[in-house]
Amino acid sequence: LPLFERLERRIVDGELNGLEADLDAAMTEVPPLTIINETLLSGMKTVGVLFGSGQMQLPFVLQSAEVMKTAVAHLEPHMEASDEDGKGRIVLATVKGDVHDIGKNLVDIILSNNGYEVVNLGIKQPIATILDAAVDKRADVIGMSGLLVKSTVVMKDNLKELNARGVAEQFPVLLGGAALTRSYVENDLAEVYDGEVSYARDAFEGLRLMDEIMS
Ligand code: B1M
Repeated sequence: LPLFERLERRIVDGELNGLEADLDAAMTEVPPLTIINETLLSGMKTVGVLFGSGQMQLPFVLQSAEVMKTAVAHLEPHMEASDEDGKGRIVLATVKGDVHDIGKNLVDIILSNNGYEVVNLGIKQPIATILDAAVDKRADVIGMSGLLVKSTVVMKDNLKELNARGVAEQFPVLLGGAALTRSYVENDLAEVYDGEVSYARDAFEGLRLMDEIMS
């Protein structure tokens, strides 16, 4: 297979052998972010389709996720970082009950490389922990990620909890993850939350929204 097709295939097949050499070769042709956006994410999309239709079993999805993570870790040091610094601070977490973190970690990378300080709390984080960290680190924004349909409900509960704690006006919330839709966030969730809540389709929209919130 040609290089870029082979790279995409590595994600789908969960094949680590020779991954880094292929990534190095790809980086001589296009920037690391292009490799992620146009090749690796396309492979993850295929994994999602195969898994969703029962053609791929969970252990293989896990292997694909490992290859994706290894690839991103290999590419990250080569990514362009802006000289800007101190643009703001975000506490970022995958919500309670949800282990998906590849997208959240991409958001971390993109924001960190573009002048934001990211406090990445990891996966399965209850709102109490997220809020404690936001207060403790004096975050400007709370970011929550979730890929399961049930995470969209968790997010709604989390927003209600922030209301109840009286901190909604203090913390704009940025939400993302495959199970969310723009209309769910901008209509249903915006109605629930006493503060500002925004939906990011991808990491770059996340960056744009952070710039907007902090301006
Ligand atoms: Co899971 N899984 N999974 N899984 N998995 C999904 C989400 C699913 C849609 C697959 C499917 O059925 N087609 C399905 C959910 C269905 C539903 O809820 N109705 C599903 C399921 C069912 C499950 C389990 C329940 C399976 C099981 O155990 N039987 C289980 C859940 C465990 C749990 O969470 N409690 C499970 C487990 C796993 C693995 C561990 C094997 C692995 C995750 C590994 C990891 O993350 N460390 C995994 C994977 C890899 C997937 C799919 C295939 C790919 C997800 C991914 O990494 N995509 C996924 C299929 C899909 O999403 N269609 C699926 C790439 C990533 C870059 O995209 O995270 O969407 P994404 O991030 C994007 C944007 O959404 C956005 O930016 C990123 C791109 O720039 N974004 C943000 C994300 N967060 C943001 C936050 C922001 C801003 C933007 O601001 C705060």
